[in-house]
Amino acid sequence: MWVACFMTKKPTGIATLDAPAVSPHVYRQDVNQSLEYPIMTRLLSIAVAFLILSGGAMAAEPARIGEIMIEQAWARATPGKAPNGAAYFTLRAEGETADRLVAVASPVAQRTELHTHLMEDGVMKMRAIKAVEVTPGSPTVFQPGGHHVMLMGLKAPLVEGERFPLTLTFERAGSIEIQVEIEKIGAMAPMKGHGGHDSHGHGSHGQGQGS
Ligand SMILES: [Cu+2]
Repeated sequence: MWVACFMTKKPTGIATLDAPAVSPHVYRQDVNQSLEYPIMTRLLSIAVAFLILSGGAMAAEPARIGEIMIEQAWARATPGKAPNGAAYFTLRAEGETADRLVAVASPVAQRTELHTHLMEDGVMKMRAIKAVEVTPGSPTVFQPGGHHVMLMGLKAPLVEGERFPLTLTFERAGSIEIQVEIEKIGAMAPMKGHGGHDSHGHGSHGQGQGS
């Protein structure tokens, strides 16, 4: 979308630059060479910068460490002074052997923990866990109401549209730093990169508590 907008804007920009003030023919060449051309180049480089920025922000690309794929890393934006946030992703063991996610770390929080939700006495509660299994053949999905990475003591609110680094350490595969895409407050699934999954009505499971 960004691309389309920009591309359609650019020619009009040039056209308007082109149109005025070239009445003295003497200056025409000068205008063409020393003014118009640099501006065009600048527009182009701005276009490229936008492409890079928007391309980067469109979706968290899948990452791989050894035989482990990490997909759809996302988090919810946090309101104002919310102390904690949570991050989610999907892990796949693509080889023959299972692995375990044993540690998580991020510079955006004072403490980063692996958590899950458990039903205790009819109440859904969060618990810290030491590791999460990743088994070949069945993806391990971190999601609201289930496994999540708890970001405790956020140093700044998580802002929709931004991203932050998260380091995952697997027992066998080792460590990798991934980028987590921040979705809107209360989102139940990652929105970008796979066709707007935000709008299929999972919004009322009563788990809207930031994890
Ligand atoms: Cu938690």
